[in-house]
Amino acid sequence: MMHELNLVSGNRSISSASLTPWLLLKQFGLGFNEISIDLLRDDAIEKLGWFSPSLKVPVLIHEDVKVWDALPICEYLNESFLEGRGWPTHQKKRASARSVCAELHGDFSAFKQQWPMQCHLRLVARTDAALDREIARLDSMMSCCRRKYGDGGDYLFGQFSIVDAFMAPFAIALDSHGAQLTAPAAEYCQLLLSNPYVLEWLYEAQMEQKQTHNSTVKLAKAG
Ligand SMILES: N[C@@H](CCC(=O)N[C@@H](CS)C(=O)NCC(=O)O)C(=O)O
Repeated sequence: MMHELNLVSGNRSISSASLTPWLLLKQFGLGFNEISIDLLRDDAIEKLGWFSPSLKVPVLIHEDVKVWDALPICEYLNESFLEGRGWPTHQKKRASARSVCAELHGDFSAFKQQWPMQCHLRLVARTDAALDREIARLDSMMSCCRRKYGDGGDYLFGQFSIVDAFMAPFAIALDSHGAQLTAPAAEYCQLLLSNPYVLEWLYEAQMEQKQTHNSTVKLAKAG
């Protein structure tokens, strides 16, 4: 039987959009069933078609409700299960947290294109002017939010909130590309990277890569 909450997600190593609601669910201890789709397989589109109106992951299925796209999924979880605890309590902080989230979600196209989250890779960092601007913007967002709104905890707005779930894939990508950040931004990224659930995600990404590697070797030997 299916659990009450079902998250349709993509590969651990590449699906940054899946990490966000997954991390929110984990951090707030919400039980869920996960339906993983291997986006790198030829039949991915067919499987996506079974679950996802947008043919993308993540998708949240809760009883007869289907929500797709990381941001509305987080909002739905916040409304339905967290009684608003997904966002900072203070209205001013909440407004800024939502603005940062919207920016992370809809913007940073150079970053997402040139430095996508690839959990298993250590990459030589190459940048161009557009990417440099976006890295600097991320750095200043992190430093500024920590300085202005970070009281009451070590996350971006103090206590863990939806915006940290959106920052996690950026922190992984910044780290794997060896970005040079200012001290407050680097400290915040390190906090995200040492979050137990982010570590769990990264571990599973590593296992996923080993499996892919082993299947490729087996196929090569069989061939
Ligand atoms: N804005 C969407 C982005 C979703 C998205 O791009 N998902 C990727 C994986 S991270 C996907 O499903 N790709 C499948 C494909 O393009 O075939 C969200 O935040 O949920």
